[in-house]
Amino acid sequence: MVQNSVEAAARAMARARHVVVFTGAGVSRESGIATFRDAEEGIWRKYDPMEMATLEGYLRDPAFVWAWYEHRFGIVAGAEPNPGHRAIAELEQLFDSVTVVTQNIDGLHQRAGSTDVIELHGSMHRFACLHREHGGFRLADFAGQEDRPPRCPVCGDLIRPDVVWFGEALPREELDRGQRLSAACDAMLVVGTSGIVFPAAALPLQAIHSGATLIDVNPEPSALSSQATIYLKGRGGDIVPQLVEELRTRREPG
Ligand code: BJW
Repeated sequence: MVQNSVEAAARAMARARHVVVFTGAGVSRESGIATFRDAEEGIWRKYDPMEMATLEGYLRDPAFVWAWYEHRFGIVAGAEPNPGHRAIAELEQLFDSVTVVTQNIDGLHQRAGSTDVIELHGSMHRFACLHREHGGFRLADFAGQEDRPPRCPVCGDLIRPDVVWFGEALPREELDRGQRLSAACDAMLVVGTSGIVFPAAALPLQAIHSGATLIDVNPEPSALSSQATIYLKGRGGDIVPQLVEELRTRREPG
């Protein structure tokens, strides 16, 4: 593990053609969105994941969990992509293919301009009924309803955010495509994840196993840092723009 050389990271990535960017909550931290496990401000310091992020917890107290999600929808609605998201989007100008595989549900990569984003844990901008028989709803679809949580307009069941809670399967197509691309990429840039939630965290391991260069950006060493080709200690919004700048000096567009 080589630490903290953006130049070395750019050198290691410079020959890549197919790049996967694997992100977690830390990439959105500088947009004002809390991570889950950070020591002081992590969401799971305040809330029990078994109450807030499982189907059983939702069924125990739907109104409480829904109110928590509404609070988070408000935070994300008022947030903007940060320089880390924007620099990740700029990578598309430099490599043949760039796919962002994110565990985040906030939609900030798309808002920053990334055009190929795989959402492994769903999206907070989409809603489904409890058993996902009916889906693709937007929050605005429930504007006329007083029920909290709202009810499915088709079957009357509880509405839930279309996100992946603990014990639930990840969306099949997204996971399959994420796995395929991770196994086939030349370089993977990991930004802002603790790398402990599976099966998502298996993707960087797959990339390493397949011989890809792995660059990990995180202010604190994560479960992945010691296995990375290069660990860049620092915030995504500081380091990723530097890395993209350094890559620009080494690569022709396209
Ligand atoms: C910065 C920064 C800055 C700070 N710049 N960086 C034991 C062993 C292995 C697995 C299991 C086990 N027991 C249970 C499991 C399975 C479980 C799991 O992995 N648990 C582990 C916690 C142990 N996994 C599941 O349950 C998954 N499903 C599953 O396994 O299904 C099996 C199945 C198959 C078939 C049928 C049925 C079932 C589902 C996992 C779902 C995770 N869901 C959540 C909530 C999403 C919805 C919501 O947000 O409301 O996803 S939990 C939460 O964790 C969220 C995240 O996407 C995910 C990952 O967290 P992430 O993004 O890494 O955030 P943090 O906070 O952990 O890390 C942030 C990092 O950023 C830190 O490192 C900071 O240092 C860094 N950082 N500032 C850059 N400025």
